[in-house]
Amino acid sequence: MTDTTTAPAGTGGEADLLAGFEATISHNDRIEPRDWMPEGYRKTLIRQVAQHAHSEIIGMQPEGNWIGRAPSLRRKAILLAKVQDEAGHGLYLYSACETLGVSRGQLTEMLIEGRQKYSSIFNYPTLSYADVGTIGWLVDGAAICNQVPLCRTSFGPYGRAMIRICKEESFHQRQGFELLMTMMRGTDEQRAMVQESVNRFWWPALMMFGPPDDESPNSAQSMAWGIKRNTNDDLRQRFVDMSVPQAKVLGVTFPDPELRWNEERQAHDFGQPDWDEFMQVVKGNGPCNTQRIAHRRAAHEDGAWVREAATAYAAQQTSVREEGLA
Ligand code: BYC
Repeated sequence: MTDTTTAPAGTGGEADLLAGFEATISHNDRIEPRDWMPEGYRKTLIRQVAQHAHSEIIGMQPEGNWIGRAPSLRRKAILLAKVQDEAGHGLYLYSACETLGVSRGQLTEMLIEGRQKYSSIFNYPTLSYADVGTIGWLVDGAAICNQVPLCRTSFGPYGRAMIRICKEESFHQRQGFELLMTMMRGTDEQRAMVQESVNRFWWPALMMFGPPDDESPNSAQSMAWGIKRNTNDDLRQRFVDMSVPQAKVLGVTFPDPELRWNEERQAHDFGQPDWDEFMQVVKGNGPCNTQRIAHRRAAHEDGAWVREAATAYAAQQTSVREEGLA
């Protein structure tokens, strides 16, 4: 790992390193793992990228809940593939995070001990199969709004992981929309299931973008470092403007009496989510927080023998190679 705190001998010192770092940021070039970086930049990235990776892995649970109860073989195959994609996204992001000098094992420990967060959205339950469609449409839709600008984030490994993830997320969003469209063309009962699901997920989807800008402690510094490219409120607005016409095509409404087009702003006005509820969910008191972490902890403990076997095999291979060389 690059030493981020002391200047190598023979250079102009930390001030020069900082100037080099700031020049890279101001030219919109990438910072790479071997480059010098301020400690705060490294810590902020570990926090955000780890939180993002954890979200992908914990995010497998609400949809995974329906794999065994999918209504057809086709829907089951689609859902299995989507949940597997999320595992893959988690792995790209853990790998990107490891380039900052922290191991995947440490990150997993921090998640299951509650020292790192994951997205609030995954602490809500999935109560009907329509939720699989709504998660694809609204949750992956919100994720795309948030993540497309992150393809241009200033840290190379994170930006490159995001490019691949965004391609798959777009596909996920379309599969969700297609599932909901199929249900909307079905019976009255199916249409009611879709509307009920959208009613439950709309506000939590808006919370995914984080607190309002004037209550977001990290945004200003993360924007100055080029980690974030847009503020939380900008991205939330973009998501609302994108979703309203899609809802019309589907034939569903959003549960917000304040939602209307503002001609002057050329954007939608909309109400605020319940930010007290958001804070409760983020602090661990949402409907499914305990269950999600307990499940993740159990999976980690169940997998201990696999990690031990892989470590023992790697050590054995190394000693076989060394004996061969001797
Ligand atoms: N949930 O200063 P702020 C997916 C925390 S998964 C929980 O604005 P920041 C998918 C925040 O961490 C996609 N916590 O923070 C997977 C901070 O606390 P700490 C997940 C939240 O970092 C499976 C505090 O509140 N996407 O797509 O500048 C199936 C103050 O916030 C949340 C990402 O992870 C939240 N919603 O901005 C389907 C995107 N919001 O850490 C789909 C990457 C805020 O200081 N992350 N907090 O203790 C980001 O873009 C930014 O981290 C955020 C927050 C916009 C989320």
